[in-house]
Amino acid sequence: MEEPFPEEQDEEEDEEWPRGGRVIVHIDLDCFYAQVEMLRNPQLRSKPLGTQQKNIVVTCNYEARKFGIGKLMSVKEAKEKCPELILVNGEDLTPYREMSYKVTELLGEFCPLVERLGFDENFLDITELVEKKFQELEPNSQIPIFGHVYKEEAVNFQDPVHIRLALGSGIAWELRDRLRSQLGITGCAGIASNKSLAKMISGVFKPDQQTLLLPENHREFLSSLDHIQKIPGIGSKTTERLEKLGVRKIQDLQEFPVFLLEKEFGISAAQRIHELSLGQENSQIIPWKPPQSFSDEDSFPKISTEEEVREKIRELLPKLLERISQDGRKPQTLRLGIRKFPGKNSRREFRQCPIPKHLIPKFGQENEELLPILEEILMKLFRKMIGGKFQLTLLSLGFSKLQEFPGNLGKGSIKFYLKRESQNKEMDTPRAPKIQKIPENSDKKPGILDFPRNFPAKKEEKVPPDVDPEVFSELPPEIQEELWTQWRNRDWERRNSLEKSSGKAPNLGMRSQCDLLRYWKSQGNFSG
Ligand code: DCP
Ligand code: MG
Ligand code: MG
Repeated sequence: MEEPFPEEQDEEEDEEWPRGGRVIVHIDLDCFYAQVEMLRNPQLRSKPLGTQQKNIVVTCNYEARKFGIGKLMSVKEAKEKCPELILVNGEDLTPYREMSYKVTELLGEFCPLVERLGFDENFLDITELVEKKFQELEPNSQIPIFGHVYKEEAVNFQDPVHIRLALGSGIAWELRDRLRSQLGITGCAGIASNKSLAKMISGVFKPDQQTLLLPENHREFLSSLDHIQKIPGIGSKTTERLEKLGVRKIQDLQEFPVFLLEKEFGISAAQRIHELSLGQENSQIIPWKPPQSFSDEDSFPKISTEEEVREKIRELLPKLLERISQDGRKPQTLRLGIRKFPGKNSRREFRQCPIPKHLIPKFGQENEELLPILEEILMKLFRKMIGGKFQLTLLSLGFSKLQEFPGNLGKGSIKFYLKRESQNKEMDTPRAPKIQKIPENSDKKPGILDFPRNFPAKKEEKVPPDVDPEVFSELPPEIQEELWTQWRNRDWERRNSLEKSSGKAPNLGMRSQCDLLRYWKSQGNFSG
């Protein structure tokens, strides 16, 4: 489809650009795990193929989908639908993780504003790229539109917003083209004026296609999606509460009186939910950074026996190990946090210790074997913290000091992920963990801080403030240095406040990390 470039622009409207609207591309790779397996073994390409984890077909290629096989179907049911289905074990995530980071890295060459979502999705804010192309347009130039336009809506080439989205469709096409030519991988793209809409529209035509959504169709498109949980940002809990109010369809939500939503959710949440139902959302791209730590926590009315503590550890630990496996790096420090009852609101205590070096290589490889050993270390930490009787209302676990590598592959680099296996250093001989006391942090917010938030330290002091000098002197030099670094890292506070203000903290907050993971697992939700 080609249209002439307008000779006369609406100057006023143009100056207001981006007037809250941006050009966002969402890319979701096609049948991701199965596609990686087909790249590893091209003979599988023409055959129905599924990737299996335990007794579930987590995904399958589009050949298999022709037989009615769907994602997360049981192996039994899938085999009934297609007896010749080939199943590849997909439990080792290494090849998927590697391709995933290659994709993000390649997209990052186009534009610095790339945000990862799970393994197979990326958002790009291409507003600036589009703007550059827009400024370079010659009068009367033809602007091609790439891929589908939702509802085949006519692009109005008098409208600068339309023109920019159309230019965005060209960039999305180019991105997909590069993914195909350089990595051999295909995916779908959605182009719209915010993340939420771009994500929802990208799956309208599948596989290996792209769809552009124009502002005039926002409301209609959302109504067509039917169930409210299809809106990224509306998670299962909100859905449950909305359903109790009789709201199931997106259209119900669009038409539901806001004052009633406010009664249920409070003013600001209600406003946000209502806006989401209309496609009004303006969350920023959060350029991807590897997390500094992995942590999770559980709060409860009260527990007072060691067995209950052990039980909580057993609940939290496997999920955390799973997240660490997906990340691919290996932690070197383990931390236990508790909140005693009665206690001040958010008063927590922490203890951490280095993970014995012989255990480190097992992360991501032998999680089953690690579980009971880590459990014992955590119980030991717990006993160090609690002398006699106790009552707890919260327990948290954290893994930090994710293995760094030499050379220029710093933690902030995707190359760090891509090259990490070959750069892995030999591990030292086993050593008993040393326990280190972490100062209490009375104003710690759940899920945010991993380390103390005051940074008074100067290296001339012998021990970072609030660290037990005896314990400190026992620590190996690299851990001591790490502690100093943490104290000196004033940058942390700035980052933390930035991420909090953006409403999303994929790299720091425990709760956010969990939400993000849950989202990725369920493909239903991102907090924006
Ligand atoms: N995945 C998983 N467990 C889930 C959901 C997904 O292991 N509960 C994995 C397998 C998928 C990958 O994540 O290949 C990406 O998930 P998608 O939902 O994007 O599914 P696919 O990429 O496989 O298929 P599609 O072409 O529909 O995007
Ligand atoms: Mg996908
Ligand atoms: Mg996906």
